[in-house]
Amino acid sequence: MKNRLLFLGPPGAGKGTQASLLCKTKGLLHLSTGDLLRAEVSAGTPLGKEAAAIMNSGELVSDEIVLSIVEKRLSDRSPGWLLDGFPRTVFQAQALEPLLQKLKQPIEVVVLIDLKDEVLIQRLLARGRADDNEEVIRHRLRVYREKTEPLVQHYDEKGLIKTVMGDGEIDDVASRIEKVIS
Ligand code: B4P
Repeated sequence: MKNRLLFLGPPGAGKGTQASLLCKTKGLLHLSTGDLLRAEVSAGTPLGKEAAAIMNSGELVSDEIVLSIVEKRLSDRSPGWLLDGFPRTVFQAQALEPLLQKLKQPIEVVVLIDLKDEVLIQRLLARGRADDNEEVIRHRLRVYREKTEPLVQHYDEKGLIKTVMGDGEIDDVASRIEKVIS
């Protein structure tokens, strides 16, 4: 099985849900920039204060903040990792490359979890997090198409993309993912 993975997909596709399950069963380091940013917000750190308003508006937090969070956590001691929700811009992807080269740990597979907008919106409305109201969700989808979706081509050119549909039961999606990473 591949053990250096990246999960890509629109907000609400289930990246976090699937990443948590897989990391638990496979013992991978789960690096979720969304979770790490929310932890900074809860702890009331200066970084969290700066990030909170941006996240609640549906925009992306600055590349600089996100990279500082990730850099601290990637190390050559980990037997494997799963990047969940990072990189989210081509700039972040380009900044990640030299870090991974230094660690001699290239990405082995990029799993694109895809789902129709209507289903994404319904799921996020049901989740009800601070950044989950309809106006903000629609804005996040536009930001995804504009800033994150170009990463699909970026990683496809490297032959790394495997697409999995994110509809259906959580376990069904997990089985689809298992197939493409084994
Ligand atoms: P994230 O925390 O990454 O979250 P997300 O994209 O909204 O959701 P995800 O796809 O993980 O969906 P989930 O499993 O929770 O981002 C939040 C914000 O953080 C961003 O908008 C941005 O501001 C900031 N941010 C994060 N990373 C950044 C970066 N690299 N650069 C800049 N800014 C960054 O699933 C959604 C819901 O669906 C859940 O309620 C779940 O229970 C449900 N669900 C999942 N699978 C299901 C299934 N199969 N059936 C039914 N429901 C399901």
